[in-house]
Amino acid sequence: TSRRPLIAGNWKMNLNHLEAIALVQKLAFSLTPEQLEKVETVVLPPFVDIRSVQTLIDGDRYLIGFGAQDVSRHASGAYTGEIAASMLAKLGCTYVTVGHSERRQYHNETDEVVAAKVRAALAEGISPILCVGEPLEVREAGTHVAHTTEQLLAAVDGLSAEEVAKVVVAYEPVWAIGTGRTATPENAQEVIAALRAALRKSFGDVAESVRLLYGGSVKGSNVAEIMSQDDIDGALVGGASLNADDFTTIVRFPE
Ligand code: G2H
Repeated sequence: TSRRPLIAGNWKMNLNHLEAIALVQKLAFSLTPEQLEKVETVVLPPFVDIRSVQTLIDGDRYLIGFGAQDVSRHASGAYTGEIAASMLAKLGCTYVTVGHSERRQYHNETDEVVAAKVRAALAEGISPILCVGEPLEVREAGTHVAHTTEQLLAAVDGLSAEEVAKVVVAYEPVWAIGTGRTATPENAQEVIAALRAALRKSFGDVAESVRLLYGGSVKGSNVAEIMSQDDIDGALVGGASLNADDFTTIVRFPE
């Protein structure tokens, strides 16, 4: 496909500030410009580390991208503790994860909140990495395709084709997150192809350029097989993004 692969490291709520700096430095020195050209590589640190990451990446190794793990649905105002998309944009963030299952589960993020966050990010020129995925019960009931398609369409409803082109979708089956249990590449391809078909139905040809990622226990040993699936354009990596060697191995999957 002509879609450029994207590997995004979701650090979640891990690492102290010095560890975060050390990790980015190691990545910047171990990944070559050629590797980063071939595979778009992004880190998603906790908010407090973003400025340092930006400073380190802004030097000669600016080819690594960075973003945040969440964003406020509001543009500005009396929302104590929240971070606005405009603030992230000013820091140079180009991506933000929206609707991660951990936020849906522990922070009551509904499809409506997720949709508002997608819009807030796009309004500031930030690409949302929109996460969808089914819990175990839904997978066992066999309704995972309908479930994830509904989550996707609820989040992108009403967007223009031009806006949809900037959205990245991450399919993360909840039962495969941090559990060591990975969806088979075929399981993931089935759902991701269905998500692309749903985008095509609503938005037309732009669906061919939207990147769809898989997430859930991706590691160096399974990334190549996952990436070999037709509709899978990249990975959202949690645990294995916290170690420079592991993450570098993942980014180097084409080799
Ligand atoms: C899924 C993934 C990254 P992990 O949440 O978003 O985490 O790779 O640890 O399963």
